[in-house]
Amino acid sequence: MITTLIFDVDGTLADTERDGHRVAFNQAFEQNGLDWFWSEETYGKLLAVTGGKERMQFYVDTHDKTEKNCADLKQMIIDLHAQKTKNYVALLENGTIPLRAGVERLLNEAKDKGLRLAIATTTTPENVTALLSNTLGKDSIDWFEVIGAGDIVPAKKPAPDIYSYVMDKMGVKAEECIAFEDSINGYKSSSAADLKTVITYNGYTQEDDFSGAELILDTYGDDATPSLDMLNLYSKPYFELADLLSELNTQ
Ligand code: XBP
Ligand code: MG
Repeated sequence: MITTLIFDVDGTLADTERDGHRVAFNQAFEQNGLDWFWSEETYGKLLAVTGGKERMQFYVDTHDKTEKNCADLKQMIIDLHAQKTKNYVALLENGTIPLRAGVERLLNEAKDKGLRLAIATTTTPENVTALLSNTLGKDSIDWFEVIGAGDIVPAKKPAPDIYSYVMDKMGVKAEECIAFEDSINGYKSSSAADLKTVITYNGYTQEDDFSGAELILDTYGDDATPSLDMLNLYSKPYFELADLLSELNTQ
């Protein structure tokens, strides 16, 4: 019996990477007098590394020989990341990043059905609350029983730890849950935690290998933005939880 839905944030609830995180990183680099610039293409490659601090460390290791010798690189990355988080939250407060099509409808359907909701993400906790409050309103933070985020687990996705952390906190077993993800690192994490996973891919993740996922969609879809994959697979314009639940709960 499915009782719990666990959502990833970046790329799943909203397309935050290209026009949100990437922009906020570039602003932080400029604010700190660094000549680093992450183009859309470069950022696509850097997304292989999850976590903003880890991503910057990887960039230094692979691209910037001068900063590699910086006396306190670890502290520099922590400071850059704090600035980046401020920049990112400001972008959300300006309403720059909307939710993906169908997300609000899906969350409401889940609440109406009495399902338990949670979040399992790599990003910083304040980024999650800022996204929720600026798109769905402040109260929406309380829709989620557990928000597992950022450094709360040392091993970020693709490790299963953040999903295991959330399930432990909620006292639920993997077979009671569905994960919602958008990327290969997210899918590796949820499947390593034995979770059934629904994928909504995006521009950065459409070539990722999601074989074995419960459902792989371009978008959950809504009236204004139908899901082409739902139309192809089920001749329906959008994904509804009811269909998946009746399939999974009768297995
Ligand atoms: C999201 C990430 C995060 C964000 C940046 O992955 O990889 O690192 O890009 O967030 P997922 P921070 O959607 O799989 O959780 O800078 O706050 O780390
Ligand atoms: Mg994601």
